[in-house]
Amino acid sequence: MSTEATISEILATCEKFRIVSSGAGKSQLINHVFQVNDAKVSDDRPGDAEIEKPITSQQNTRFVLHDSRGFEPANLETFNIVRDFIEQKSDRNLELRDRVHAVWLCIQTPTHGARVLETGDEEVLKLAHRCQIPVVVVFTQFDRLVRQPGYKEGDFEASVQILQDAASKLRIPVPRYITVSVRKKYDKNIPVLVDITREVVDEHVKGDAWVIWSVAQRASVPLKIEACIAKGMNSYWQALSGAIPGVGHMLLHQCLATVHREIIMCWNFPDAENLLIDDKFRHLMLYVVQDMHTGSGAASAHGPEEGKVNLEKITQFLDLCTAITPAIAPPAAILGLAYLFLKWLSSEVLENTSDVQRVLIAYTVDLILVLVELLNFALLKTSTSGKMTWTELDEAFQAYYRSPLQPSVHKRVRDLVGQHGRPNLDLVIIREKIESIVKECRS
Ligand SMILES: Nc1nc2c(ncn2[C@@H]2O[C@H](COP(=O)(O)OP(=O)(O)OP(=O)(O)O)[C@@H](O)[C@H]2O)c(=O)[nH]1
Ligand SMILES: [Mg+2]
Repeated sequence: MSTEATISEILATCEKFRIVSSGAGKSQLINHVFQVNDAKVSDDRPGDAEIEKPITSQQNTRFVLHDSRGFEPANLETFNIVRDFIEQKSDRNLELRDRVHAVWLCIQTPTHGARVLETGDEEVLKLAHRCQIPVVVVFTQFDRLVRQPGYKEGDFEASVQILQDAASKLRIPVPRYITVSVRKKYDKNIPVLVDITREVVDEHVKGDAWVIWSVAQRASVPLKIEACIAKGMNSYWQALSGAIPGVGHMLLHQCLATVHREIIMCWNFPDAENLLIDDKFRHLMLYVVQDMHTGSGAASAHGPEEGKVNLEKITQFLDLCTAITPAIAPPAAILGLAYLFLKWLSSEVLENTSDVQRVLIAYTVDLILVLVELLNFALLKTSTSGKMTWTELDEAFQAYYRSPLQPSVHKRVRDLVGQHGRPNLDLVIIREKIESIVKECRS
């Protein structure tokens, strides 16, 4: 079994995704992809050239931007500064955290026919190729072309041709490119840009850099889900493989708490981070998965007819979970909850049994789907302003918990990890299956 890094281990080696952007329409694009509006120079040391100044945001601390503003293609001196910066920061001997992870070469979409690439654009492409750093050509403000009277599909083809010609002149492969707009109704390609960026990062930077990208970006939910599934359960696999010293003593509820933190970290939701890692929310999630434990005798704990989850009961459940000792009399009757599940959670040493795996997988999928709901709520909410509160989180939770989706997720997990025999330990297969469960449930 492999012992791949967890999300927190990856982010400990490299906290932020470092991106260089040049050209027109950068700031708006960055705001959109990272969902910020406060990005600014964070470390203004006198004498630093524009590109050397790190631009960061309090609203999303997982990226750092280097804006090559002021870089005039015709001005050799300013170009040299940009070139030196990129060359220096793409040295493979540098730690991952110090390197440039991607370049977005933004070109304003021509609205009247195509225009040849500027010398500066060509230089950036050559440089990225020479330094082997991921580059995406981003044709910005695409809506301005599309909204023109008489616009036809195919009007953009000439610009693609020009890019291809430039690549062949420079003797480099045609770079990946995409048209984007930040305007409402025209912004459907933003998640595509995120996916393309992920692909070029995977190709050139290799390793886990794509995970840092997945965490930093806030425009592609599928990419977040992919990272959660690929990495979020790694603490569990590590524990099982004996990679963590003393792990024989790790209890199931500790492992679930770790998986929970990993996924929340990947979601990168600083507004709600405290709420999301709070015990109250974690225990709600435990409540949902109790029917995955065959020994507890808990049938599915709910049905739509039962209505809202009783929060008071959950709070009691929470206290029990942390305080439980086998000596306590079974309180199951009071709560209508499975005492045996609590006891099992708190005393089960992490082992490779079907019950453990089923609970872990269900927990992972349930949590991801609640977070997807929360994101929908957050998007509605941010337009009316205000911070995320427990009310939204509870609403998101209830929306998932009361949907027909939830029991069907559990059914699929039960089909995946049967009652008997040793569970599958083939990571690739398990991940693929979890991914397909989430995908089917979202469509
Ligand atoms: N129609 C349209 N306008 C856009 C779009 N993106 C940016 N703009 C406009 O284009 C102008 C420049 O956008 P910015 O994102 O600030 O460009 P920038 O590259 O950061 O500019 P500098 O910081 O001055 O180098 C602004 O007036 C934006 O409102 C878009 O997708 N569609
Ligand atoms: Mg700008």
